[in-house]
Amino acid sequence: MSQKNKTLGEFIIENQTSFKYTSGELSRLINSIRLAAKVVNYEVNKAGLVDILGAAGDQNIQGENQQKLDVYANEKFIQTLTNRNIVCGIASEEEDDYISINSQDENNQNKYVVLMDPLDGSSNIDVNVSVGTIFSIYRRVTPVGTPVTIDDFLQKGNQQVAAGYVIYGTSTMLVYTTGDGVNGFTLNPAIGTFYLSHPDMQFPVDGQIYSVNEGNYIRFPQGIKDYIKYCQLEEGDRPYTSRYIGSLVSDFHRNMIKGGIYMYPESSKYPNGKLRLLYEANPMAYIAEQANGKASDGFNRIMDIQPTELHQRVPFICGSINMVEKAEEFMKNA
Ligand code: AHM
Ligand code: MG
Repeated sequence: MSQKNKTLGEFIIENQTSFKYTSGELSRLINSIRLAAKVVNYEVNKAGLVDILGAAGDQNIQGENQQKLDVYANEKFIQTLTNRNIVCGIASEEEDDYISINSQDENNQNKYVVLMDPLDGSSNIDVNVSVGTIFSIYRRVTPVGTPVTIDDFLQKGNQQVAAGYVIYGTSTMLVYTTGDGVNGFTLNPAIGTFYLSHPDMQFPVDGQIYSVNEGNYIRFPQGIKDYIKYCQLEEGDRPYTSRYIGSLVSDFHRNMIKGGIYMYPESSKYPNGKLRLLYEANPMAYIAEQANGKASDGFNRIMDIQPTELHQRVPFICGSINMVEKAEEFMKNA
């Protein structure tokens, strides 16, 4: 069958045996994420129609409690993963603490934990700009059959077994890696099926787009200021183009296709950056590296950082390898 006609379901089955661990559990887990993504996509796409945008706690015309879409997405992903009895624990940007899931089996035999940002960039929903879901999957480190502990979640990014994102954009895509390259699937909304549309995605080695909230320029470290000035210099293929959606998944996705760099550095407002190591930086870093890109905190590889708390923030510089290395050079020399 031509690669292009392949559905995500077929792709998962075909690639099941290439996973490091072949119990089928990881395949079922990705399948569940696919399902939850479709449910959330349905709500995101009709957001303007059904007045679901009200603040959480408001009531709609039927007297039902309205939910904000980020709360809705959080619930749907947790429900889907919990009901299918596939994971032993979930941590979410929307939850204060991790959730331990009791298997319906006598012993909880599930081996995987999922960490996620159910609806990243949700401030963009009200203005009809693309948002995304980010997920990251690890094998638990504590013994199977016991409740999960914080240690199962505070693993370095280099221990991820899979990571991906869903982008609810002009079309809805699911992009993920299990450590064997990055593949992108586009949803055909008429029949609710994801098709392999972007096989083996790769960051161009170089790019000409830089994505950063320049409104914070004055608060950035000197190295980032210097790098931004470098991007704006008229020399060679520069000045680069500035593109910032303010929705990590969308900025990352565009940069992976066209070549570019995304930066959310530390600043006087966010001394450790704004993005979360476990829910945003690590999964995007894994996808970037699998697509021949790079992710750094300015000095170190993101995926080598030892997390110490669930909601830890980290400066994040990610994209085409030559651009990230150039930014690191400026950080080092500042
Ligand atoms: P969120 O998890 O609260 O949605 O914040 C993450 C988002 C990213 O998607 C985006 O790149 C960044 O925050 C934008 O922040 P800012 O508006 O400060 O530039
Ligand atoms: Mg987020």
